[in-house]
Amino acid sequence: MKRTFYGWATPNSNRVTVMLEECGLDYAVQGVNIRRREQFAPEILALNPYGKVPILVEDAQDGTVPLVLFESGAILLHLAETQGVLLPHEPRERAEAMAWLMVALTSLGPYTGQAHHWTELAPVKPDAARAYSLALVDRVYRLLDGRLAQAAFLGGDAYSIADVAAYPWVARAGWAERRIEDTPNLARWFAEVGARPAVQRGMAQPEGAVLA
Ligand SMILES: N[C@@H](CCC(=O)N[C@@H](CS)C(=O)NCC(=O)O)C(=O)O
Repeated sequence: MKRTFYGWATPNSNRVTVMLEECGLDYAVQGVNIRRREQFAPEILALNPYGKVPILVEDAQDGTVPLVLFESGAILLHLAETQGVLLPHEPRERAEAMAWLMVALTSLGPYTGQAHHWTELAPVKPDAARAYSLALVDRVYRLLDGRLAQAAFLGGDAYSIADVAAYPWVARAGWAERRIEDTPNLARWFAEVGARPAVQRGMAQPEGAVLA
């Protein structure tokens, strides 16, 4: 199986590189510099019509049609299911891990991304937009901190794809003008997850890429 990851030094991209490293899989890296708008190149749009990264292509090289996947959550679930890792099998534990995976996919990531826009990227930064976006991030950080006061990991007792989905976004807490140490349970979790060698390798991909 030949796997090719397409992405850049972005949190959604790093979800996938961390997961590939956690699974111990070999993969080729194709850098797509979103600041240079390379995500809109015809060959990338042919893989993901949404014009976004990450993308993972799995080519069995046996004549079957390659699997082309976009959406970081779909890629994490696919790898967890096909590799049999980082997602509990027992239905109740699995449902709980899924709920926290959804929080990372639908709240933590999008809200932090929006906050980054209103605190840094937007040419004008209306106070109301800035305050609103920061309040949404604050609410989700308080949620995560409370959860991690009760459980070792976001999904429960075991490290799972809920943690993989959340970690690269918490690593960009500064985009929402947050200090991780202000939420002590989240800080404990962040240090523990960040000490995993697979996480460190995944977060360093694509090698040399900078989100300038
Ligand atoms: N829901 C998508 C979001 C993907 C996404 O927004 N990717 C960003 C980088 S983290 C991107 O490609 N931005 C460039 C653009 O939107 O044109 C996912 O989780 O994969």
